[in-house]
Amino acid sequence: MAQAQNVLNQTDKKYIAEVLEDYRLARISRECSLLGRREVLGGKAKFGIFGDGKEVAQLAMAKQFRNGDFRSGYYRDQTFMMAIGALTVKEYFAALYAHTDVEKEPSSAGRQMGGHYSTRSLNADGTWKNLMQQKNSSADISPTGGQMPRLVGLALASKIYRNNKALHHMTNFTNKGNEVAFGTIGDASTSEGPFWESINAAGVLQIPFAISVWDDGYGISVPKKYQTTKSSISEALSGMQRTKDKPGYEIFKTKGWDYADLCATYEKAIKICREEHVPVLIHVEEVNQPQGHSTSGSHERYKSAERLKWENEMDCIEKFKEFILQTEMAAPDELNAIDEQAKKLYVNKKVKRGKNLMIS
Ligand SMILES: Cc1ncc(C[n+]2csc(CCOP(=O)(O)OP(=O)(O)O)c2C)c(N)n1
Ligand SMILES: [Mg+2]
Repeated sequence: MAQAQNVLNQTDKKYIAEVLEDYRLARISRECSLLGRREVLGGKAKFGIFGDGKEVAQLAMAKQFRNGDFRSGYYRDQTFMMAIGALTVKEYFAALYAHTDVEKEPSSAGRQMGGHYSTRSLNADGTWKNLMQQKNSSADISPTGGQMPRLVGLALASKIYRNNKALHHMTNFTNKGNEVAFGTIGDASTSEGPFWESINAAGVLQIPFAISVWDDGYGISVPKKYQTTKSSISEALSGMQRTKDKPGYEIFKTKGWDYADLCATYEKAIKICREEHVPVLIHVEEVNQPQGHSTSGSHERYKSAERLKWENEMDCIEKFKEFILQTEMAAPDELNAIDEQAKKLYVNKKVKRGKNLMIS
């Protein structure tokens, strides 16, 4: 290990630092989910729905998200929001407790359930912020699938900006239409009408629309064989794949626990989407949900012992840890120390959580 460190150049060192920062954030986000469930079951908050199991995929997605881009997603996206610097641990818990002070709970000042994220586009006096100097998220809504039509609108805006030179002076909103609209949706919600209508519209319009499906195989307790044709949304949509002669989608498949493949897939997908204005579908399979759907249920009641064992073995953060160890980017002690630190962070308010997660 020491020898390996000696031959590393600056680029390698930068890459390793970035990977370890991702790992640290994944752990912090997981600890938030674990504590969040305990807080609800202990009676300190009314309801909780968390992003455990989706951490690694969201870190990969966040790497491609630039200032001026927009998200339109759903309640599993806490890690992504933390990674783009739009959510702190403190804000996350303020939302869980439905804090009504907008300074403390900027997503909705406690008006929405926890897990419903957004960023602010307006200043207190009602004037527009410069959206090109921040990473943006439209406000989540609870009806699953409701994020989809909005995603079409956000992506279409980029195309209009790119094609209409008379709008290029609006530099608070666009850099000549280079912005991508990033969507997220669960596998079961792809069964809904708004999903299909939006997918079709984006294919027809050829807009920078990047939809990620977090596929954990369940919609609450219903397994995907009862929800999705061929139990695979990317197979069901394969006719949308563009060909040499006909525009359509670029469709990607990757796995929720495979950090390296996730990063490579998002890099490739978003480049096409941003540069060519081609819609992309990123089907993230083998995602899991370690704590079950929400605080209103227990997944032990509907998942088989075999499935629960698999979920445990294929936990995305454990697999991420394995990857870091196998590639010798860090020693076990270093990673264990990060794990321990993540557990302490939310109880010790004085500890700094990195530049994006500062608590005080
Ligand atoms: C239109 C609508 N129907 C039903 C619900 C209730 N509901 C909330 S989450 C959910 C399951 C969603 O599963 P999936 O899309 O796979 O996302 P996951 O929670 O598994 O990430 C359902 C049915 C809802 N919120 N909105
Ligand atoms: Mg699901």
